[in-house]
Amino acid sequence: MNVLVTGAAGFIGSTYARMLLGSGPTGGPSVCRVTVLDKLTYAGTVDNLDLSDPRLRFVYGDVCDPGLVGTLMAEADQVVHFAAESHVDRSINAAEDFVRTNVLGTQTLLDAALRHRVERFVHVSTDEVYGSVETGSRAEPDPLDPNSPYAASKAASDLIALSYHRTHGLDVRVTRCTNNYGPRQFPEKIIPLFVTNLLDGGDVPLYGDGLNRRDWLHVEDHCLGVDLVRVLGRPGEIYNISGGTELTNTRLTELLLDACGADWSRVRHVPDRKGHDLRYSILDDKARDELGYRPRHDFERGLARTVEWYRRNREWWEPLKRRASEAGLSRAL
Ligand code: NAD
Ligand code: TDX
Repeated sequence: MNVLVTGAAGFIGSTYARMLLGSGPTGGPSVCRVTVLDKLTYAGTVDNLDLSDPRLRFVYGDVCDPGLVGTLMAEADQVVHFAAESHVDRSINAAEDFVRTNVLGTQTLLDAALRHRVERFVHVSTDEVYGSVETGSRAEPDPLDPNSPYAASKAASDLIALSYHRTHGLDVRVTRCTNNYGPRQFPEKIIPLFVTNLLDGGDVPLYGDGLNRRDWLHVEDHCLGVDLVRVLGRPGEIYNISGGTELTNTRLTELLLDACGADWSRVRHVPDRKGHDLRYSILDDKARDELGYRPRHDFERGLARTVEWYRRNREWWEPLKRRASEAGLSRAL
């Protein structure tokens, strides 16, 4: 079987590709071949992939390119679609790439999947599509209410993916997960940004009052959930995937300071993100009951191991951070 994995030079997709070619995220039979399609934006690097593995084919290209996508789709049995512009702050600064890649790119893939009769298409969405959840938690049938341009572009692609099932009968499955953490996350998201700044002796920018809350999910648990959906899920269905550890940003910052041997003098209180969602929270009973999904990583141990990974792999993140900073890509890097 050939699985086309888009965006697998990035954080989550590369973890997924590695797991697919390893013992298999679900412990089931591993797939025969993985084709990666990735544009290598600032967030993607081939260093995340084992290019020496003959079962892995890397194709440099854009999910918005219908010619290339059609060629790859003709050879694919199944698709797992991770490719996206993924950082909320960037979408606030400039939304065009988000609409292009996340919306048009997803539609381009779906069209080709339909034309070439691909047997299964897993679309990786996010809990941000439900919007800020002040109290309680959202389940799959709840309405979408995205706030940032990133979240809105993901909500659009999520709905377009489902429309290809409802209209054309394409076997589309959608996952909506919480905030991922783990090795190889680009140092713009809060955990790797704070860890690498602290390891470099710098300070960390905490937005607003620090009381915004997120649920944390180890990237390998997310990939396990995605693969359970690919293998055992049902066509046309949506599955929430959560990690089960909800923290304020202040509490998370405390844990990161501790792990890096630093104190609160290193925290810089900076103006809040525009339209900053207070809280995300989802129920993942459906994935648990139907697919047997259970996160395997304990948060504190997973976080300690993640910090250790950044400590030991400076050669991975230093060039990325340098390039991003030279290109003026983030206010915080
Ligand atoms: P990432 O930014 O680390 O990686 C994205 C990858 O997509 C990169 O390798 C990039 O080069 C590639 N890409 C971007 N535009 C492309 C294009 N036009 N054509 C081909 N490739 C392109 O992102 P991530 O954190 O690994 O997220 C993966 C997916 O998971 C995204 O769809 C994201 O919305 C979703 N998600 C992420 C999180 C999280 O916490 N990181 C949470 C929920 C959902
Ligand atoms: O420098 C920072 N300071 C800070 O206080 C950064 C980068 C973030 N924050 C806050 C904002 C959020 O409340 O930390 C929280 C987490 O921020 P991000 O790491 O940017 O993640 P978030 O905005 O929650 O979105 C993430 O989870 C859902 C991913 O980036 C998305 O791709 C995913 O869909």
